[in-house]
Amino acid sequence: MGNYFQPEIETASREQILAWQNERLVKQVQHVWDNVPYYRKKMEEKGLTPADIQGVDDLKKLPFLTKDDLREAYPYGLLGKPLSDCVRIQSTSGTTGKRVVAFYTQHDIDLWEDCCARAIVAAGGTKDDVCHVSYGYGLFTGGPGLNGGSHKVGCLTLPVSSGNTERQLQFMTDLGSTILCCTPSYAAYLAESIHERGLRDQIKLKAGIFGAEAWSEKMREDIQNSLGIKAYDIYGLTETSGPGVSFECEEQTGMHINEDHFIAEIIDPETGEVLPEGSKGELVFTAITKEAFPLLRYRTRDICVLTRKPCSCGRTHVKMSKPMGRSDDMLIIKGVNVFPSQIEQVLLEQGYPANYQIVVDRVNHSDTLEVMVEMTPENFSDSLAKVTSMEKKLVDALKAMLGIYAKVRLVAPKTIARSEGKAVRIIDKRKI
Ligand code: DLL
Repeated sequence: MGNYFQPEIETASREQILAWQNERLVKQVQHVWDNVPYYRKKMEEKGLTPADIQGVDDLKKLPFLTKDDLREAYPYGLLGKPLSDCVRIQSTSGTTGKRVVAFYTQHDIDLWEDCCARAIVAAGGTKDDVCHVSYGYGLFTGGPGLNGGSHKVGCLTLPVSSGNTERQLQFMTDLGSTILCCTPSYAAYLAESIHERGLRDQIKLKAGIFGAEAWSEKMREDIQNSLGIKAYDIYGLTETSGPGVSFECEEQTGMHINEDHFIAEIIDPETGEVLPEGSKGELVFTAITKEAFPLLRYRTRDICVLTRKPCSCGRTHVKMSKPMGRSDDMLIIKGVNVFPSQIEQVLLEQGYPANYQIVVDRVNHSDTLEVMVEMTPENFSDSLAKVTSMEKKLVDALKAMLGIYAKVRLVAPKTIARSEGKAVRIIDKRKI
């Protein structure tokens, strides 16, 4: 049987979980109706009032919320509490126009940290552990979420944040980190660095809590073998607070969704129809305890499967598979959300034609991004030095827009294959 942070909740009966969900959903719909005019209008357009939602069975009547709604309502349009009651914002890695800003009351933070604490305890964490948090801190939810969860468990928390590998390794060896929290690609990179420096015998890691981007079972196996740890998946998104919406237990066969805080549905991304358990489709979340950013039926765009097969850990909360892809064109590269339209905007602003191709790959467990773009016929005759400086300018502009490095390759006019249908702009070679 597993280790629990809140056993009475994590192993509650299905009936008990449903009872909580029914009660909290009714309350939450009323809260949103009273305080979020943007969503109230959406309900009114469907002829709904809070009285139409008596429990989980009525959830399907409610309108969806999408990232477009978040953009339209940016920044305050979906707030459920006065700003004076909010104590924090966090944000996605997207840039202007794509940024999602989420708000939190102190109560929201408290519940979010409980969710992260559950994940840490499920990975074997106790107050005797040294929890090394290498997710980014700041606007990104990874660092703050796991940091808060680690405090709740009572671990010695190392808020190392991402980057600066030497410092990571020094803390890890000097202070005896036992649990590593970071993206799986960063874990793979750290593992490689540990081996290169011959430090394998000096690290005490026993578990890793890795998420924020897709990773394969093969990658799990490699990291586990290389570091001698058990690697656990964790999922979440800024819109639903951050990491900890779901997490893996010792069975490592999917992530338990914290159903006392979130109601999960799987829908057909084309029709919006709710699909039966076991179907593959888009994951939709309704947050039933969040005060400041109470999203109802939020479409995550992540494609998953849900299962209620009993789990050997004893947890009763539904499990989601690893996300198997997305129903929009968002790419997650090195944990950063990248929309192809952002790249196109930079290219057009810099005077390039819209003939480009984005190639994403994974080399040694680390994502790479290459942007191939055709030169204009005028530029094509320029000297090599001029072309190199144009490439450099584009690298800088892309870095400023995306926040990550993209290799740029300027190619001759008409080199990139034209398509008769939709242009093939993205080649994602990562085998997930
Ligand atoms: O990535 C929150 C997070 C931080 C999760 C740390 C886990 C650990 P966003 O930046 O808003 O939030 O990105 C959310 O990332 O819709 C998924 O597409 C993807 N994602 C998150 N976790 C996983 C995972 C954070 N375990 C988007 N596996 C989500 C695959 C994941 N994809």
